[in-house]
Amino acid sequence: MKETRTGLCMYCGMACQLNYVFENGRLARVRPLRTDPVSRGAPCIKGLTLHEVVGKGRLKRPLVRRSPWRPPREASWQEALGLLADWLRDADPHEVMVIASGKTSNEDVYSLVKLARGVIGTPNVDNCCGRLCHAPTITVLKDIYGIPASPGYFDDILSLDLLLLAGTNPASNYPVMFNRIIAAKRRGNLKLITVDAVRSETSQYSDYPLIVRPGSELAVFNYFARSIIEHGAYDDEAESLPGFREYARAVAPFTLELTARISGVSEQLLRSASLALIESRARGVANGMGLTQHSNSVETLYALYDLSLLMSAKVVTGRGEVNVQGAGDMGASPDSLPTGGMETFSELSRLWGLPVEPVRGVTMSEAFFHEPMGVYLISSMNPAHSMPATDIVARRLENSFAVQMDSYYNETSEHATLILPTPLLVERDGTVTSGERRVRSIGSPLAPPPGTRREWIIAAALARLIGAGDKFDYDSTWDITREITRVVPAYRQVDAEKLMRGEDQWASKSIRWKRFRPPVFKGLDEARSPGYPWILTSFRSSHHFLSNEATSKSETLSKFPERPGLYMSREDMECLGLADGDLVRICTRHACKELRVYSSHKLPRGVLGAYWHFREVEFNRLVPLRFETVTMTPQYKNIPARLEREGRVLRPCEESGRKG
Ligand SMILES: Nc1nc2c(c(=O)[nH]1)N[C@H]1C(S)=C(S)[C@@H](COP(=O)(O)OP(=O)(O)OC[C@H]3O[C@@H](n4cnc5c(=O)[nH]c(N)nc54)[C@H](O)[C@@H]3O)O[C@H]1N2
Ligand SMILES: Nc1nc2c(c(=O)[nH]1)N[C@H]1C(S)=C(S)[C@@H](COP(=O)(O)OP(=O)(O)OC[C@H]3O[C@@H](n4cnc5c(=O)[nH]c(N)nc54)[C@H](O)[C@@H]3O)O[C@H]1N2
Ligand code: SF4
Ligand SMILES: [Mo]
Repeated sequence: MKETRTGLCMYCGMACQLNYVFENGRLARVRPLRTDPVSRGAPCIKGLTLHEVVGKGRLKRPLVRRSPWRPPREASWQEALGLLADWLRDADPHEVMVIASGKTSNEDVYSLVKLARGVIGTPNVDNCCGRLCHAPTITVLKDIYGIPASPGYFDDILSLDLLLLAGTNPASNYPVMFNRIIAAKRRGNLKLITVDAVRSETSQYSDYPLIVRPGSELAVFNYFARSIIEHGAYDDEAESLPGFREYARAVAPFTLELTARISGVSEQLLRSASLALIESRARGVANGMGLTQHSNSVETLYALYDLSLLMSAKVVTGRGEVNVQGAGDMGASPDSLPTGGMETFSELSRLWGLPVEPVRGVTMSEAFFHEPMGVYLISSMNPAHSMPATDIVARRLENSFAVQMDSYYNETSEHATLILPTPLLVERDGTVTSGERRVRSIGSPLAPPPGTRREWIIAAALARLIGAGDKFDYDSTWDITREITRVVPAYRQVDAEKLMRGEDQWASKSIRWKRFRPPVFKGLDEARSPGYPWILTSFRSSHHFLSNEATSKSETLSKFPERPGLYMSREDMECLGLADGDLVRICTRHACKELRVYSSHKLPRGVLGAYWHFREVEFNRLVPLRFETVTMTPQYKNIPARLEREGRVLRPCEESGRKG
């Protein structure tokens, strides 16, 4: 007996629809869905190998750990939730941190936000992918365009003649977006400018592959803007926008010579890229982690999005996890509410029938590193792998009542007090909002494993135990969807009934204003120093997803050759007399670690890189506590590092010109 069900993929923010093929009741294959407007019938290999992943190594019973050094024991749901409710009742609300996830549905995130702000009474609510990846992008888009999302559509790419991709690698990370780039190139019109610190799968297709000194991107964008203004290659509208004069003044000092010196890119390449921009008519812009995960990222992003405004460019930035856009929209952020800014608190309070304080909470970065909490309630996130300084994260989890809601036993589970098994995204109904604010029904292609409970069910049970159960009186996930369309302004235009029938909807894409905010150049965010002469950065593989819990379970994906080690340029390897597989010791200002080193054509001289997915690499144990100060997004890129081998310090050859 064969049956096919349609449902979403659970990985990236493109949110493709797939065909799940069952044979005799068992998921046998995942196939493309030809009619899906997002994948256009060509999803990527991660989606197509989901059948190798979903059933394996799952948590099925709640686990309770009595002391940090003991293994956890199984518990009933009643015991687990009773214990948690007791802790929540006794805790100072401001010492509770709730972390929602972009790997769950809008309805699950919304319920956790309602539980946090309305029932527990804590403003400390955040979401994993939002904080650690695109919080700086959203801050800047809100300021410049008045919208906390990408105003463009992925299909806009098809009609561009120039696309500026800065610190993002869609060929690996958003494959179906990249398919649009290739389609537009095949038609012959699209030129690509990439601005990266390493060569990526995407930059190989670039017409102008700029490899910049990490953290120097602001200078490049300002130079482009200066050239465009000099040539008058912008729409008249730009001149009439607020801040134009100040912007023109701010970019004026970025001459070709100065920019080449700051960025390390040749004058010739900079000039030809800027000419391409000047000559193009339909321009687009997107950025990724190569820009956001720096301590100076907000200023750099002002430079990029001011440039987008000047060029009347379409903004087509992809958004990380499958539902990270939705998680932010649902108010899983310490400085906003589901109804909007803090000033909307009384409206939210009225709609919920629950007290809501107009208080800004702390981000999860602050909650782990600056203002430790008594209780952490963590949904589908693995902070002991994905946050910086993971040794400190582990200690925080051990010294608190740390509750993890997750599908797998991962590094965070090693330190959690309570582990609650949840279904994967593809085992849920309800909705997600993709990177272009397309709201889609998940379609529940698979049934949740017995013993698991999703976040909204957990939130409702806790609310009942704490005494606000009537406010969580939902019969189904779709009751919450309907509530969302009443409460969240950007979703008022969304029709929950149409979503239920599987029709896509759009959350608001309206640009509310356009204004320049001149960027301030404060120098590189981190520079090499004699003690730390290398730059270390992290990037992603197209075959692994985040901390690799799910993707490592696929036989097909595991066959690809990415290695859990440290990558270095061939030139540096040769010059230092290193061979593939040699052990080296890498130290940052936070920690040291022994790793095997491999040569890679991706890395320029003096830069080291690693896939941070792999558990063995423990990349984030090396990442020091350095954050962008407005958004508290960690600096995972551009980390000064020292390299040693057998007690000898190895220096990049470009610096010393001789063997270490
Ligand atoms: N060095 C370095 N660190 C980084 C980054 C970087 O570029 N470099 N990037 C940062 C970014 S952008 C992000 S978003 C964070 C992510 O960091 P996390 O949000 O911690 O992501 P995961 O590591 O996938 O951990 C989440 C857990 O979700 C669980 N899970 C539950 N349901 C699902 C599901 O339906 N699908 C999947 N795939 N997993 C599920 C899995 O058990 C997994 O262990 O990491 C950040 N950390
Ligand atoms: N296969 C796969 N797909 C994914 C994910 C995954 O883990 N695996 N994760 C999803 C998530 S949560 C996110 S947020 C997105 C992230 O997707 P991207 O935004 O593309 O993030 P990264 O791959 O971390 O970094 C992108 C590129 O930035 C460049 N880079 C590195 N350091 C620097 C720097 O200092 N300056 C500049 N200019 N460039 C630099 C490198 O070329 C790198 O390839 O991908 C999503 N899609
Ligand atoms: S990982 Fe992203 S691009 Fe690949 S199938 Fe899933 S949603 Fe589509
Ligand atoms: Mo992310």
